[in-house]
Amino acid sequence: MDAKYAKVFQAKLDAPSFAKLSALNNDKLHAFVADAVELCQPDSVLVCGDDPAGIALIRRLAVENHEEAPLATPGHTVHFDNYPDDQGRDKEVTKYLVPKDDTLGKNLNAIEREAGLEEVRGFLRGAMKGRRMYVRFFCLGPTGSVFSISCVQITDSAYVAHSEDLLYRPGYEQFKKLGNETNYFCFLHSAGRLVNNISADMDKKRIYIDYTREVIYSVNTQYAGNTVGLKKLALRLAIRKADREGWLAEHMFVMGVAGPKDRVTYFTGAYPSACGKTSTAMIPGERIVGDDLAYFRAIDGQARAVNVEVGIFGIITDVNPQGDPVIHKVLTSPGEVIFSNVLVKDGKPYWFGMGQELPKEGVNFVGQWHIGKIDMTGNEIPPAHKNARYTISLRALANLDKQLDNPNGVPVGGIIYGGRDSDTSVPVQQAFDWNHGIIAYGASLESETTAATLGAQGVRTFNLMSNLDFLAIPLSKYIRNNLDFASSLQKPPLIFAANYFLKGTDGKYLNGMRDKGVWVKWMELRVHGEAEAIKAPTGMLPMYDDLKRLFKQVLNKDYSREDYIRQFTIRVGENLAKLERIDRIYRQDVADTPPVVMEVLAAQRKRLEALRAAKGDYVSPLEL
Ligand code: OXD
Ligand code: MN
Repeated sequence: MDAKYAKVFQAKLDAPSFAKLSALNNDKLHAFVADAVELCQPDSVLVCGDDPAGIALIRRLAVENHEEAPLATPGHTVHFDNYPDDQGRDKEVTKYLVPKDDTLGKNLNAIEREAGLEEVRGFLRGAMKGRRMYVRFFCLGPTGSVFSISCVQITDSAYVAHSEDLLYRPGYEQFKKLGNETNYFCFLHSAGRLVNNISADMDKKRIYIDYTREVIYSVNTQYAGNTVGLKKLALRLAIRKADREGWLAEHMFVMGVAGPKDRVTYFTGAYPSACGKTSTAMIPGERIVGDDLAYFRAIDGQARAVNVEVGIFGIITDVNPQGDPVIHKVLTSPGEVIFSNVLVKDGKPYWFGMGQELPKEGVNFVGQWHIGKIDMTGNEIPPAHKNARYTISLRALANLDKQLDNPNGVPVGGIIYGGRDSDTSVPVQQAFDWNHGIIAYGASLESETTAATLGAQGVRTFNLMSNLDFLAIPLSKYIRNNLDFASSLQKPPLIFAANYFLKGTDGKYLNGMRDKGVWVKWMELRVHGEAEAIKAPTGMLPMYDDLKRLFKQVLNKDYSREDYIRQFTIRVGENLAKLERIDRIYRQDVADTPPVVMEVLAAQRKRLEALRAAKGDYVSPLEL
């Protein structure tokens, strides 16, 4: 180790931590940690390896520091974030540090690199005085695999470090094997000034991404979506790396769907946050590989995907024994669970939609809470947040697929794009081919906003591949990469669109929460050519008889022809209006849109107009 770094470390690290850092013979790493120490000025630095003792220590410190409080069930803790300003991903203050001679296009939030660095480093200066700094090593994707990306996380939050233990694979031993290589991601986080253990300086919250060095800074925030570097922050760096290296980094679940005769077919699915992604991956009877992030590579002509993570940072609202029995069991049994932004009474966590009445008083993110309590602006404070979360290891789940750690991932049979769409798309349909699916479903994805990000809810927004928030390359390049991916495949996965949120004219949902269990079975059959379909202008629709059989098989439910017609009627006007919105985006807001995007959209418009001319505005699937 260079003497100048050794000097910095000797002043702050005890002998075991120093030994762990020295064993990693990596100049870039030593420089990154030394810079963080000098900048943030912690009292001490704890370097953790992969050993259970170090991990247990972090867990204990999170409680001793009061970032987490133990609950009555053994292994359960609760953590709170600033209310109302730190309860979701903060897109406004998440920016790319862009050098003067580069541009990411006008769709991405950017700040000039030098000015941004000065600002965020200014907020980090001395931020860890009186605190301990934690240095942790993890791996994105399975270790020792073509998918693996090593990461180093520095944070002054034991809650962040603890969350990462549940969510990611240990990476210290893998880091050792890197030698002096520099191809890994670096994250530096400080919770900033705390009041009652909660980040207080919300006006100084910043999440800045220095893609030129693969370093991400996050300060004055605790919400895991802004602080756990390996989650949505790493996704941005991964999208750039994938672009350079010819693979894909996606905001997608990975799951195995059971088909006839013990067959398992793997699907991935991109849905904006809080639109059914986790609950699809958790459909009873199927197998989860991951619920949020997937890397794809073409291996021997086959599309293969891994779960980047090994845990779930999931939305707890509406998790109840009926809707999510497997997760509910984990959340109510002894074992490691971090709850965040729920209400606590007598050591028990409460959340909206848990299938039980919430107490009228307790402790939450404002401290002591009681019904009717108002905040400084006169608004009533809710007992729990709609974006309250749980953090668990996937290994606690009874339905975990055995392939989670397969270094070559799983073969992908189908890709699903889903959104929260109350009035336009049918519940499930299949694209005509790869380009149609990528363009008319993935790149045309719209969804109504939810509590997972700060800001107004229920606003219809464009969110291509549900990855827009994390894009770190120009949109047109990202679409091109998705289109091109199929050229290295012998048989590209089929592409589907799903919509669990379609409403009737009375404003009521047309489908039950569990109907998605039927849709995935239909898709599984389609992948193997074992179900017929009807050609609509927007894609291939299921046949009534197949769904009737599957509703009986999966849900033991009699599916009526009337329900089928209501759900699968093509809403021509609404579909045309959507095409117009998407067309405008690609014509006006995106530079260098690949011409095939406009061609596929135009062909879809033509098909819809022809249907309108022949059959009117609302066309039953039985008339197609
Ligand atoms: C998440 C998100 O937490 O996308 O996964 O917000
Ligand atoms: Mn997500």
